[in-house]
Amino acid sequence: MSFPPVIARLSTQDADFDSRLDALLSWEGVSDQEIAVRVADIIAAIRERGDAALIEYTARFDRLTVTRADELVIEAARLEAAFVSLPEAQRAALQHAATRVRSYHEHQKPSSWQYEEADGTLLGQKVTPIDRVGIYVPGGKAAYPSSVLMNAIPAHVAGVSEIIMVVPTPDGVVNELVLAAAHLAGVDRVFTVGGAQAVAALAYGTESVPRVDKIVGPGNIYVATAKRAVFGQVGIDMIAGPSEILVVSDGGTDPDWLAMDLFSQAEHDEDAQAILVAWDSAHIDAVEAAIERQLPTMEREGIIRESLSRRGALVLCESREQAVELINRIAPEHLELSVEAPQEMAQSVRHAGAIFMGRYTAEVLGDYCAGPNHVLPTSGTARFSSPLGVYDFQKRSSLIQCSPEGADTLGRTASVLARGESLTAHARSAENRLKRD
Ligand code: HSO
Ligand code: ZN
Repeated sequence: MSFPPVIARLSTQDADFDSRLDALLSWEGVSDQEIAVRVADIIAAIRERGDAALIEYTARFDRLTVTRADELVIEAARLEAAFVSLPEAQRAALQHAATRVRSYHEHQKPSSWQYEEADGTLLGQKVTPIDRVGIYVPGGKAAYPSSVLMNAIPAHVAGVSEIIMVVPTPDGVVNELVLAAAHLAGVDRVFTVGGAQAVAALAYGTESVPRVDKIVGPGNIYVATAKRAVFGQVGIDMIAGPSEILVVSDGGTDPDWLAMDLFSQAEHDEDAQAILVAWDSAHIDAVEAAIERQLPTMEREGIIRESLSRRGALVLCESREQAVELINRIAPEHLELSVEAPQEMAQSVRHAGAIFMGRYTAEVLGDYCAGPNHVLPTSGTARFSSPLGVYDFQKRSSLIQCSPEGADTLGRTASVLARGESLTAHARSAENRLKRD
């Protein structure tokens, strides 16, 4: 009796390699017309009826019934209490993670700058934080305290004055670790609401939920659809796809370790993607055997099996160089370079959300506590976008201050260009400031 393999094996020498790889990589961010209509109704109701609608939806979708909106608020003191009452090991681990994530993001802080042109004109750029940010935290099985840290700490480091968090609490059950993480990360206030109604409340404000300037954080299809719909009214972060890992191995890492690294992202959900690339086929055999041996021991065996069979692959390539080509083509969210001289290889990597270098650098350390952000571009978007960072919570203003000399030299140029565009007021505004002789 033969079982279907847990994970596909591909070789770059197969005639159909390109099309098979493309099929594995393709991921359509679901856009469902029916959901878009329902979300639009929810947003309209929140805009029209504010807290009353928020209370109704929360009762209907989360089975959390309150009579007054202020029962949906968790204040800072309660967040601190959650932190203080955690078991010691959890408190220390959260604290360690928060410290590392904060110091990494401190390094990201950009500075304002200014310089002087020869004509005495001062030019520059001033960086200012966004005033108020809303962080969406999913409830249920994907309620990750680590994601609270990763979303809120860069906002706090950026100097955002008020960080509002929303988290659904189905049946009124709150996650103490999530509240504790919110305390550590500098969240000011939490509302126990979720779904499209929470996104709408943050975007437009209600009597009790303050209107924010930007909404970040992951969520289900309703949350993603709502974020798309309110974009423009507020800023949003990326719309994240399922988690992905690409492991490149030169054959020198324990196959059991590599199999578990693949499992670590596969266990997130059935659509997650775990791919291994290597140029030694005996090594790929060993990783495949390690997968098969360890899979039945996993608590999330079902999810991992589904993810590996739907979207996973063990890819045999011809060389280190060809592995680099594959990396840049895949543009993975997480890249693990489990090779000798990883720094050298990393120099040729152009597209990856985060690069984990060397046999000891398990990707999961980045998920929790190494320091860099775990909110990363997925589905090939690392070709044009970056990890969530301090820069996502700031904006820039241009600065210009002309000297009389600068007004003269620039004014002559501006006047000619303005007349070329037939904009006379523009031309005369510049000409008013020309030197008269
Ligand atoms: N790997 C996920 C983040 C995460 N992992 C949270 C565990 N908890 C997306 O980068
Ligand atoms: Zn993870």
